[in-house]
Amino acid sequence: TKSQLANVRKFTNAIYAKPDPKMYGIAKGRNVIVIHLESFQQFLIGAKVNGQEVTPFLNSLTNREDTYSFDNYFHQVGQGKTSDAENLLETSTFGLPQGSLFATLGSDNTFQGAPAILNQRAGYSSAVFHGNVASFWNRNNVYKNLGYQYFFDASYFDTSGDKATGYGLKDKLLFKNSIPYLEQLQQPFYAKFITVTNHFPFDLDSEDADPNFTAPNTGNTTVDNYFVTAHYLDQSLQEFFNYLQKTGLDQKSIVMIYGDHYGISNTENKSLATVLGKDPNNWTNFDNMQLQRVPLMFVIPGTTGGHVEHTYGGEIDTLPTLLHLLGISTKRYTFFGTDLFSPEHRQVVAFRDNNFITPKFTSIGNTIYDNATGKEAKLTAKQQKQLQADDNFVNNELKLSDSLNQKNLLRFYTPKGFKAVDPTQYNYANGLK
Ligand code: GP9
Ligand code: MN
Repeated sequence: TKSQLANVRKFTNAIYAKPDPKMYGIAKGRNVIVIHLESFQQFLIGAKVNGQEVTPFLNSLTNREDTYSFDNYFHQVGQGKTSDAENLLETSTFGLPQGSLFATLGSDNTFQGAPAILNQRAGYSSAVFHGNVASFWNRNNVYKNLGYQYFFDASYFDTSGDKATGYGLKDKLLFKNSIPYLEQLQQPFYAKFITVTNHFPFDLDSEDADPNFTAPNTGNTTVDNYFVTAHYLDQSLQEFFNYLQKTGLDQKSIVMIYGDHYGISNTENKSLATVLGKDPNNWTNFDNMQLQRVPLMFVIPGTTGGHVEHTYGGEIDTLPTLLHLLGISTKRYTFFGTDLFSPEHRQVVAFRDNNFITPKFTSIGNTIYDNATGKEAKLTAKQQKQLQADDNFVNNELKLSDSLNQKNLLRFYTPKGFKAVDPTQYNYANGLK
């Protein structure tokens, strides 16, 4: 009902964080290229195996003066995994406590998400490139409701023989074979590439393996192979960036790169410990939680203010951050995240199971860990009070986001300059091309 919507709006209005004027609009009018790094965790950045960098290209990006990256950015997905990450990034609302929002509500819900906002506010065209079948995670329906004009799924590519692995077209081929379509898009465009090769069980054909890269030897095949497919993903990105640079498209674009969620699950994290220089025998839930960091980078060629930000945030914060870089104001939208560059951004990161993390503390169930020691924290009365407030904040945002999505409340809300998306305008029928 409208009063439920009013409750939600009251919350999202109250958390709104106004942009840092130094960052606002620094990528105004540029094409947006979003690169979804499948199962890619932050610990890979800078990691070395047998003295070799696992992701030399991504590492080099983080050192560039035109890259703004985050090293305390967390995934916030639930059971909807990739689709939850997409929902968080496209709409700045959370996925559901159970199941996938895309799969269960995505066909019918009213969205006010990135493709529609960018189209209506700044004339962007929009497209998704993904080498799996369109119906996976119900994308064929959800993307229309989000306002995506084009969806280049597996049916647009040759995925025969050894060109695909379990979840579709191999990443190097996805980037390479998307170019003819990308070049037809009207600029400015908002284009998202969803990679798949670095997905469990992390299989890579020997022909795609870099003979100069050796996997670690942890005794856990899943963990060992993870580094190999991550290395391949890094190379595929480098090839795509080479293309962008060669054509000069990079100068007209902002590239946003993020990891969607963990690839190594908590049950296997102990096998990672040795590679990370940690003691597997002292592995705790605190350590599991720290591994939920994923990368977030904005590459804005031609700018020089790039650096690594240590601000704590999560996937929910991505859309307001991006829109502000593009010089598009966001106060009117119903976003549960806030601009990561804003000094007003609240550094409390909610996980889908109501655990949370702040710069100083990690809250898991009823235990509060001190981030500095990894041990249970001894809290002052003041800290206790603050953590209670943070806990309430987390419970509230999840509850209100669920109310918004489960009751489809956005159908009652018309922000200034927003026309409801008409999904029947789009025709990329169900992978049946
Ligand atoms: C499939 C891909 C994987 O199309 O996006 O989804 P996930 O299994 O990571 O949720
Ligand atoms: Mn995924």
